[in-house]
Amino acid sequence: MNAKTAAGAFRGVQTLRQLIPGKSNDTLTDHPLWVIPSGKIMDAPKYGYRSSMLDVARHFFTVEEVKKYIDALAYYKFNTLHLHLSDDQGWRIEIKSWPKLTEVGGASEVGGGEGGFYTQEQYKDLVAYAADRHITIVPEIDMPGHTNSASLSYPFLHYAGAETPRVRTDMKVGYSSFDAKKDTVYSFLDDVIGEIAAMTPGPYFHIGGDESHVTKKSDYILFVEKVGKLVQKHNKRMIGWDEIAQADIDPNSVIQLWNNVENAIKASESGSKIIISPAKKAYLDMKYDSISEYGLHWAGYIPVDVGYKWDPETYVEGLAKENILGIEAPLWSETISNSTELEYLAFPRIIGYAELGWSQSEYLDWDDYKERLAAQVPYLEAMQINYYPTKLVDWKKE
Ligand code: IFG
Repeated sequence: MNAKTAAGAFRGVQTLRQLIPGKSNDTLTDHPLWVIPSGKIMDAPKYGYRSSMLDVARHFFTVEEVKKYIDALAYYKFNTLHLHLSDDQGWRIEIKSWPKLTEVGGASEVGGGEGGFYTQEQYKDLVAYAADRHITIVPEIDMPGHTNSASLSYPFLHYAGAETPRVRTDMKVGYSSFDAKKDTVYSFLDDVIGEIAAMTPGPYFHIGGDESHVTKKSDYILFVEKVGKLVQKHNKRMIGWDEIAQADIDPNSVIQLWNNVENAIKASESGSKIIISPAKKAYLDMKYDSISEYGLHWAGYIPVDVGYKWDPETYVEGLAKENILGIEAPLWSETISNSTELEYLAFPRIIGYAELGWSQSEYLDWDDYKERLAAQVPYLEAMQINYYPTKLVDWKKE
């Protein structure tokens, strides 16, 4: 096998793994033979950013559960995992200079469970585990909205016009905000971003920026611009949900499209790259249909075929391909709290997003893909990965 980089060789090994049949051929010799087709494969990914996001804030997921998801993402040649580390219901990463963020902010979760958090050692272990599989971790501290758990831990952070911080175990959004006018908020964020950046070899820091419904617009814009400078100070490249396009952001920053294509177009016109992750096509927490378990459906149902039958390259009219950084499939965890439930929502749809992120548009064809998807059963079962057995696919159970 020839590859330009170690990562390329690693992806090639995944292709080889995918060619290994579900059953060995034992007829010819006294030991099992795992016969794979011969031939020459020339391959390369379409996008350089092929990602999933796991929300570990609404419900906490253990290091082992995150590692299991990383293993599966690696098999399907993803190269990025975005960790949504903070939200109203929980703060999940230890910050040594601000210990109450996890002592207080990490002690609960949606539904009232015990929550949890990653010590810095555990975070570094996850980063290393992902790196061994050529997967980059993108840490997200969501702000100025979605910050109830931080303000609960340190009340000085709280914007007086927002709802008073308290332990939140519900699923409401849009009621919290940092105070964009306080210098102490920015010195706090300098510490937080600094500590996380120091543990993150990847180039990105995600500042969130979504659903800041109670932050005055002028304050929101001031906040995004000031936090953008802090991210640059710590030598990271800022990513934000598409609302941050309202601010004057550095063209080196990246916009993650989830809701408003105008924001994506505006940002691309000033040079920013776009991550394509529209809720109605790529949100893994959308229910498959009206009878499936787990998930929400505010953006609509996403059956397996709907999650596949679209093209990130043409999804935003007028967005040039060279302005697309890549694709991401976010998995929000309001309604899930363990690997089995995570996998029920993520599989099989995440396999389709792997193909949308890797293959050229002309190779994308649902009728062809669904046959190949049906043959994934032996792998999923060998890895003990749960999946939604959609009737849209004629699953090749052994
Ligand atoms: N929107 C919120 C998420 C989550 C999601 C659930 C974004 C960027 C709805 N923000 O998606 O926090 O609640 O589907």
